[in-house]
Amino acid sequence: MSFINFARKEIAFKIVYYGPALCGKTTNLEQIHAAIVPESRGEMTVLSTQADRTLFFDFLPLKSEIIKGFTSKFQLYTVPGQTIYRETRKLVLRNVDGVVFVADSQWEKMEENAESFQDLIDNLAEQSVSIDKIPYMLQFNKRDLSNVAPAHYMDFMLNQRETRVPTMESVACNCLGVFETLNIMAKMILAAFMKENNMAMADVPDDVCL
Ligand SMILES: Nc1nc2c(ncn2[C@@H]2O[C@H](COP(=O)(O)OP(=O)(O)O)[C@@H](O)[C@H]2O)c(=O)[nH]1
Ligand SMILES: [Mg+2]
Repeated sequence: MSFINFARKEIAFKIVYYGPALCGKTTNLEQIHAAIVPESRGEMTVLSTQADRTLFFDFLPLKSEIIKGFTSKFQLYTVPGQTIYRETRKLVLRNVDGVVFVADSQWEKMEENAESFQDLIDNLAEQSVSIDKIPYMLQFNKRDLSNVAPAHYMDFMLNQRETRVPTMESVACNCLGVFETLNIMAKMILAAFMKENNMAMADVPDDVCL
C-alpha cells in the first residue's frame, strides 16, 4: 500500500528484497545505491534491532513525476534472512508495495529458497495480504557460480502460483541484472497503482530507475 502525502504531493512506494540468508539482497541494494547520483538518493541506513540488520534507503526515479502532479519515490528495504529474525521480516513487510524475491542459484540452496519463499507467503498472509495480489518477481542470483541450478528448474520450484511472475537472472556483485530487476519491479508497482486508481499507463518510461 503506497504512502501518499497530499500536502507534499508525494507518493512513496515500498519495495522489499526478500530471500534466504546470503543470497545477495544487501548486494543488490549496495549496487543500486552506488549507481544513483547523490542528489537523487537518501543515505543508506541500517535499522538495527539487537543483532539483526535491516538496510534501507530511498531514491527518486529518473523521471520523478511519473504519476501526474506527484513526485514519486521508491523506498528499498532488505530483511535479515536468518530464521530467527522472523519478527523483523514481518515488520519490514508491513505496507509493502512490491517484493523482489532473491533466490540463491546454487543447488544446495534450493531448500532454503523454498523455505524462505514459504516464509514470505506466511508472513504476508498474517497481515491478510495474499502474495498473488501484490506485485512480486523472482531474481535468480549468483549465476556466475559453477554449481547453479538451471533457471527453468528454479522457475519450476518457485514460480508455480496462480500467475507466473517475471524472473531475472543476475550476478548482483557485478551489477548484472540488478537494474533490470529494479526496473521490472518499479513498472509492476506503477502499473498496479495506476490500475487501482484508474489511471492510464501510457507515459511510464521503459527504464524507470536507471
Ligand atoms: N559469486 C557471487 N557472489 C555474490 C553474488 N551476489 C552476492 N554475492 C556475495 O554473497 C555474499 C552475501 O551477499 P549479501 O548481499 O550480504 O547477502 P544477503 O544476506 O542476502 O544480504 C557476499 O559475500 C556477496 O559478495 C553473486 O551474484 N555471485
Ligand atoms: Mg543482508
